[in-house]
Amino acid sequence: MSFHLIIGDKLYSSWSLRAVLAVELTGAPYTEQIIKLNQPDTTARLLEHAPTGKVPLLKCEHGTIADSLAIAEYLNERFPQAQLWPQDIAARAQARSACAQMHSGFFAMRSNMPFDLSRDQALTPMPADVQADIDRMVALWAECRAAAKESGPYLFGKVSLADAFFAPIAVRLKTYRVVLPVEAQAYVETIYQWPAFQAWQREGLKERAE
Ligand SMILES: N[C@@H](CCC(=O)N[C@@H](CS)C(=O)NCC(=O)O)C(=O)O
Repeated sequence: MSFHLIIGDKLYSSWSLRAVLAVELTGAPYTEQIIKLNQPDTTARLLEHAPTGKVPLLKCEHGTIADSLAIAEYLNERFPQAQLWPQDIAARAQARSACAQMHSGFFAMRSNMPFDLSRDQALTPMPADVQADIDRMVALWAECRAAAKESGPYLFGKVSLADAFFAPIAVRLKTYRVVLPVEAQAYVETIYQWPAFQAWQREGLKERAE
């Protein structure tokens, strides 16, 4: 078994963060290769690996897998013992639904609050559609947490792929200094305490100095 991840800059690539956290959850060893985004040769370099021209990509014995959600589902199949999704079928359905909503929505937040690990500044003025996305996110997290409060601080109690998917949102909410209800703020802090996230953060902040 050999896993090789192709990702963007740790400072800026939110979709890559999801894939790295997903692989980290499996405990499997992997190598990684960073392709810097927004450079004159970025597209050409990405196209050398896959026709999507996007990161993350997971290279393994089953080929080159594009897209963070596909990578997550592939890893879930490969590592059933790692229990990457919640074990309860209702919670698992809810977790998959939340990740799919993240994957295909929250466009106002994503486009107006670009991911930048090193940012520490509020968005002013806050556009109404971005605030609506934030409110919806807080409500979605509360729905997920409702069934999980007793079993751990992550979205579904025990850490899961859902946390890999929402870690970049925790970063946006923190780095744009969004004032949150207590429970949502506690979840943001849980992500910031997650050792796999902390490793990404350390390396991302180093890129800034390079
Ligand atoms: N839905 C895709 C989104 C991938 C994506 O948009 N990645 C961005 C970086 S975070 C990218 O590769 N951009 C390259 C470019 O625009 O040149 C996924 O989940 O993997």
